[in-house]
This record gives sequence, C-alpha cells and structure tokens, in this order.
Amino acid sequence: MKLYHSQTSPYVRKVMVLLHETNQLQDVELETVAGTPLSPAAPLEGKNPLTKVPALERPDGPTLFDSRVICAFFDARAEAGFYPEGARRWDVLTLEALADGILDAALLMTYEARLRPADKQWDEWVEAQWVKIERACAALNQRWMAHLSGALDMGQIAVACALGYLDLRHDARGWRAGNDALAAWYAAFSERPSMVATRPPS
Ligand SMILES: N[C@@H](CCC(=O)N[C@@H](CS)C(=O)NCC(=O)O)C(=O)O
Repeated sequence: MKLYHSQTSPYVRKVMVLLHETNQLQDVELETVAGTPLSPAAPLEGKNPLTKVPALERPDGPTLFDSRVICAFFDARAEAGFYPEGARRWDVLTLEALADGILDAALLMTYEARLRPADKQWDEWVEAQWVKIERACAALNQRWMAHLSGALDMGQIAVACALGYLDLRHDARGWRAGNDALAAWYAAFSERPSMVATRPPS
C-alpha cells in the first residue's frame, strides 16, 4: 500500500501515529508530496479528486481518503480497537471530529497567511478561526480530560496531533493559557515513541 504523505501534515501524522502504535509501518510505502489548493500535488491527481494528503492507494480497492477513513481502515485491519464498540465509540468519534475541527481552522489560518496576497487578508476572519480553536481547547480542558486519560484510542491521537500542529504553526497564540490540564496531558502524551517518531520538522 502507498500512503501519500507530508512530514508537516497533521492529518497525515494521525495516520502515522496509528501505524506506529499498531505496528503496521512496514506494510506501507510512503510517497512524499507537497501541494496547496493553489498548486495541487500532481501525484494525487487521479487518486484523490480533492488533491489532499493523506490518501492511501491499495492494490485491492479504490484509494482511501481522508484521514478519518484511513485511520478507521488501519484500526480495523489491526483489530486495534482504537474505535471501540459501545457507548465509548461515539465519544471517540466526537473527540476526533473536535480535533479535526481544530486542524481545519488552524490550516485555514496558515493558508490565509501563506497563500493569500497581503492586501486581501482579512484579520477578522482569521480571528474568528482562532476563536473556534480557543473554544475547542477549553472544551477539551473542561469536558474531556477523563477520556483523554483513559485507554489509548483514536480520539487521543487526533487531539495530540492537533495540539502539535498548533505548536508548529501557531505557537505564538499560546493555546496552553488557561488549559493547564490539557497542557499537562499533552506534555506526557507527546513523549510516546509514536509521537516522537512523527514530530514534524520545525
Ligand atoms: N479532512 C482531510 C484534510 C486533509 C488536508 O487538508 N490536508 C492538507 C495538508 S495538511 C492538504 O493536503 N492540503 C492541500 C489542499 O488543500 O489542496 C483529512 O482529514 O485528511
């Protein structure tokens, strides 16, 4: 199988952490691609019509995307139970959606700063994205700490990758302020070998 990959993509990192944690790295060949909405990665054309990473090419089925689908695929393949059955499943899916929502807002902020011409940038819109992230971090800190401290699952991996991306691209915003429990959880989680091995270059 071939995973279309980028070292700095937090969505790809979710998949990579899962592969580490479930011992499936050796089953996947990585193809590094670089693309933005304005200059799509050519190797992805014909694979993922959205031209985004991660995408997973398989010999026996259509290419899978996006990160949630790929993570669910590898979880099922390893029978890892990172998307557990029963009531906890809905918590895990909601937590992953919250983490991906942080990433979606943070990536929009990154693209706005990097891709949009300076005279077309809209500060109010960027700040509105950051408000979403602030609310999500506060919700994690207030409502989700018991879950985050439980058995390893995909919700935790997604949250850790989202916080890692905030450190990478929006460090100056200081997401830790007022979120002491979340910051302490992240400090410990980010020392897992799977997180250390997938740390993006700064
Ligand atoms: N919802 C997607 C988001 C993937 C995504 O936005 N990936 C970025 C890299 S971090 C990308 O490929 N961007 C290129 C583009 O938007 O054209 C997922 O979970 O996989």
